[in-house]
Amino acid sequence: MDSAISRTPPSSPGYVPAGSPLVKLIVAGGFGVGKTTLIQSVSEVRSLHTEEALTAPSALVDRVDFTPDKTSTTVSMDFGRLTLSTGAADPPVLYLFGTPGQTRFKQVWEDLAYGAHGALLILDLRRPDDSYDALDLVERSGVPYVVAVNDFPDAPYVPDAQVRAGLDLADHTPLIHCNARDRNSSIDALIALVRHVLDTYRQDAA
Ligand SMILES: Nc1nc2c(ncn2[C@@H]2O[C@H](COP(=O)(O)OP(=O)(O)O)[C@@H](O)[C@H]2O)c(=O)[nH]1
Ligand SMILES: [Mg+2]
Repeated sequence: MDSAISRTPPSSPGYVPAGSPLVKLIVAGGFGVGKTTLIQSVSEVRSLHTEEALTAPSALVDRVDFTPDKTSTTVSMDFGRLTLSTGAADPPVLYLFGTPGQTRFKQVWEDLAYGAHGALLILDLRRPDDSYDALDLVERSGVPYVVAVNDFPDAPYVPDAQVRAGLDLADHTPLIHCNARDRNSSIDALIALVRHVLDTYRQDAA
């Protein structure tokens, strides 16, 4: 199935064929890295977001220096759905759950991660430290994951090898780049994750 995965949408995205494999994926990362943006840009159903306005007290902990347009924060989760095109009658359907990056929502994270097949960890290279807690949660959950650098235009250039070393990534963990605002780029990131999930399950089964 994986070699044929493409981002071409199936003909009737509103309908999920009965035999379609359902894939649960977590979109994780620090505050303001682009989780909500990515899910919004790919979802074929109206994505669901539980956002709350940022308040003066929350400004002390949720820093918006790098995302001045941001006026809200995800307090519980984002949800979106994407059907991949594989040429099969029953294409896989991705159920995407965005999780709050702030450590104070750790319990929500653990509940959402239950039963997940994989996770996309989004990183903003202007402040990579903000995603460390999320990376820790992803690693501890044991799900296969891909790190996606969301390429903000004013982010510094950091060679991939240096990012991998900074995060202490295992050799088998893919590191990719994406633009969360761009639908095709975001879908490509999710396809990379699905391929990695499939590879991991195949290796575990061998
Ligand atoms: N330029 C640029 N801005 C982005 C990108 N992704 C997200 N943003 C902006 O960054 C801010 C934070 O994104 P958001 O998706 O709310 O972050 P979240 O906290 O991880 O859900 C928003 O104002 C987005 O419009 C991107 O790829 N490029
Ligand atoms: Mg959000």
